[in-house]
Amino acid sequence: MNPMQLSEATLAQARAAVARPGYVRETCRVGWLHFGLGAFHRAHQAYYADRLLEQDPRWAISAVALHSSGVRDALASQDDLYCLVELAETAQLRVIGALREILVAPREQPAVFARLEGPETRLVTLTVTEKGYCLDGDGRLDLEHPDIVHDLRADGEVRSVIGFLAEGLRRRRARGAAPFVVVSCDNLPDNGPTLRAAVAAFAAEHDPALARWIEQEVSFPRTMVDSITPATDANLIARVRAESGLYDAWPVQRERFTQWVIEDVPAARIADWDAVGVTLTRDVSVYDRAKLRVVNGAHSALAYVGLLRGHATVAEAMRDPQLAHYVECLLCEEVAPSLRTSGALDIAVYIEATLERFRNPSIRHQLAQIAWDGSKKLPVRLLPSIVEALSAGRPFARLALALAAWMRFVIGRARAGGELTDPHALRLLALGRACTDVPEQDVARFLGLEDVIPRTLSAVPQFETAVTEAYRMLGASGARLGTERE
Ligand code: CS2
Repeated sequence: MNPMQLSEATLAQARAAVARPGYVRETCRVGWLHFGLGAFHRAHQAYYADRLLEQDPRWAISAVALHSSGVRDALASQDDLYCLVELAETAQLRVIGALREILVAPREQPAVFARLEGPETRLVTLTVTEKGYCLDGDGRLDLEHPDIVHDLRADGEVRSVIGFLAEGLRRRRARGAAPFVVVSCDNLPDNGPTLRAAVAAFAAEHDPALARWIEQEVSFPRTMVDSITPATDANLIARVRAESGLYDAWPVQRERFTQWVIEDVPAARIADWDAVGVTLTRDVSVYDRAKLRVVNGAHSALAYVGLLRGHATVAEAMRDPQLAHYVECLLCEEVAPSLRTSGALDIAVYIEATLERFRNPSIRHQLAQIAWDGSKKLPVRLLPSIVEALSAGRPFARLALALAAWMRFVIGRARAGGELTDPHALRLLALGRACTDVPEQDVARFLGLEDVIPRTLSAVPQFETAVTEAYRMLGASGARLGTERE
């Protein structure tokens, strides 16, 4: 029993420095449905909703947890209030009131569909991670994915977010209601069009007319989302208790920096985004390519190389001079040439700002967290930079090293008998166990993963040689980097 748990009733007792909802929650209406109730959603989109609600009561969120009831259970006795800690030298605590309802998809399908169907729902957003899209190696809907196979059987129960969207849109269309806008907030290139194609492909299996309607009438603007959000841990819970005076069962934390760029299409102009710091722009690709390749690409490189070098967090890895030098050269020499500087974004400035964010000592961002789901992340974070470097005849040895470090990481997990958080975990662990430290053979095994590394890339001898060389170096040197001495 926590007598001073955060809730509507105790909110007034939070310490004065804690920011709280600047609106009356009871008068807010749910106009926004969100799939994927992870920390990122609660730290990012819900924060923007919280600010929108200060001027417009239509933007309260109904959030759908696709699998677990953990967050719903934790927030149930808090009236769905929770604390967001913005990490900086002096942290800012903010109680977020934007969640007005939490649904757990496996148990509450009718309620989810009622929200999807209801015309008051104008915006549907997603943070379901790369794997939640059920895509194949070419970025198209994987019709053999078990969840898609299941949902296409159409026995009434839906598992995948793709199935929810297709069925929700079908019902909307059947009622003659206007569609909602769908905004993917995951780190995928061209996330909007990719999602639209996946939902339309799903619909086409049963109803080609619905698929055409989705293609033509439903808006899926591209977006770029950015804010470093370390997982919640016991320290955060203790900190919130100490600094707010209230117990919060599941607070979230992120760096103070936050960015949301949405493609400026007419359907996206449904809220006063500008007033809350969201950028609307015609050309999101400038931002999303830079974000994926610089922030996420460097994160993944730091994660795999950093873990091999015995580091635990991003800031710790950045205090390792060789590793910091490696990642800076990776970005400036191998990634930046594939990106264009525009009026909106100066790549050199962007890289420097990113490295500064990584160095932030107030943030304990676990490398192990970033290392999750490598088979889904690397193809969008590192491989495009390699493909472009190859075709332009530019160097890519450091990018190859990051990829080789992922292979070493997988093998390490396999040999330790450990677990791997990855949709292909079983296959990867078996592959890792089969490796014998003969670089050519081990790398060839990984390059055979066609849904991770496309054949068009793995068949390029120069690529295979570079990865094999990097792999050899990592193994022989205990993850010493190129310029280091014995
Ligand atoms: C990270 C991202 O975990 C990861 O893979 O690279 O979550 C990253 O922190 C966010 O995309 C930053 O916006």
